[in-house]
Amino acid sequence: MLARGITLVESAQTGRRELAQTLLDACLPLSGKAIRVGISGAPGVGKSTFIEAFGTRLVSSENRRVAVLAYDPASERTGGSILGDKTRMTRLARHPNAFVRPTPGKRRSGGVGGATRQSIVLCEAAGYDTIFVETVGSGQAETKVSDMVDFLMLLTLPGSGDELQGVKRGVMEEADMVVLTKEDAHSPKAIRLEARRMKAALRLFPARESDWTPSVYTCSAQEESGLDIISKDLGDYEQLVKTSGYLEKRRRRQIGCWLRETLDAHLLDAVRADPRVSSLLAEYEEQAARHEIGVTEAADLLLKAFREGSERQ
Ligand SMILES: Nc1nc2c(ncn2[C@@H]2O[C@H](COP(=O)(O)OP(=O)(O)OP(=O)(O)O)[C@@H](O)[C@H]2O)c(=O)[nH]1
Ligand SMILES: [Mg+2]
Repeated sequence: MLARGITLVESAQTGRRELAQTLLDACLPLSGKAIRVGISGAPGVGKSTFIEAFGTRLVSSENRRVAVLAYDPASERTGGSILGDKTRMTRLARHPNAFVRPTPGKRRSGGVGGATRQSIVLCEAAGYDTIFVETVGSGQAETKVSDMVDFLMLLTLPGSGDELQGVKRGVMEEADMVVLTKEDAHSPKAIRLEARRMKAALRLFPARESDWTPSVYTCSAQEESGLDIISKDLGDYEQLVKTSGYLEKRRRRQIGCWLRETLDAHLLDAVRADPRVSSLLAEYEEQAARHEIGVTEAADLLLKAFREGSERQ
C-alpha cells in the first residue's frame, strides 16, 4: 500500500494529482514523528551499503522501523527501479520492520526525488520512525536534501579530500556528521589522515544554528564496524534538537521552502500548458535562433501573453 501511495504522489499526471492530494491530506496529521536522515556522498562511496548495514542494525537491535527512499541513477536509462539499490539492500528490504523504495534517478530534482517530501509524509503515516533519504550523490543541488531532512550525513573515502572545494564543500557545510566508510579497504594510516583532514575542514565553518558540532567517524558497512557510535551520535542529535526547539524551527522553515517550490512548479506547469504560450514559444524560438529577437525579450513577451490569457479567463 505504501509503495502504491508513493507511486501515486510521484505521478505527475494531473488527473491523479487530486487523488494524491487527498491521500497526503489524510496522512499529514499522522506524520512528523520520525527522524529524517539524508545520506549523501559521491557516486559509489557506499551509501546504499551503509544504509543496508546501519538500517538492519536499527531494525534488529534497536527495534526501530526504517524506511529508505533511495534515488538510483543506474535505473535512469531503463526507467526500471527495482534493480540497483534494492539489490544492495536485500537484507533490509526483507525485514518486516523495514521498507525500501528505490526510485529512478530521472525523477529526481537536485539529487533527490521530486516527490521526496510527500514520500516522507507517507512513510511516517505508515509508522516508520527512521527515514533515510539516499541522494544521487552528484551535483551542487545535492545540498537541497538538507531542506528535507533533520540530519545530513556525508559519506566519504580516504583520498577524496582533495576535492574539498566546490560541491563537497557545500555539502560539508550542511553535514551534521561525516563518515569515512570502507575502513576495511584502506590502511589505518590513510583513514587517520583523512579523518584529521575532515575534522580540520569542519572547524573552518561557522557554528551551527542548531548548536550541534558535527563529528567525523569511520566505519565499514561491509564488516559492520563503527556503527554503534554513529547510532549513538544520531540519537544525541535527535535529543538535542528536540529539546532546544531547533527541530521544530527547521521543519517549519522546510515547509515554507516546500510551499515555494510547489508554487514554482505549478506556475511552470500553468505557463507551459497555456496554448497561447506554447504556440508563441515555437515562433519565438525560431526568431531568437535567427537573432531577430532577444531571449530575454521573448521570455517577457511570453509571460505577457500568459498574463493576458489568464486575465481574460
Ligand atoms: N570493502 C568495502 N566495500 C564497500 C563497503 N561499502 C560499500 N562497498 C562497495 O562499494 C561499492 C559501491 O557501494 P554502494 O553502496 O552501491 O555505493 P553508493 O554510494 O550507494 O553508490 P551509488 O548509489 O551508485 O552512488 C559496492 O561494490 C560495495 O560493495 C565497505 O564498507 N567496505
Ligand atoms: Mg546507492
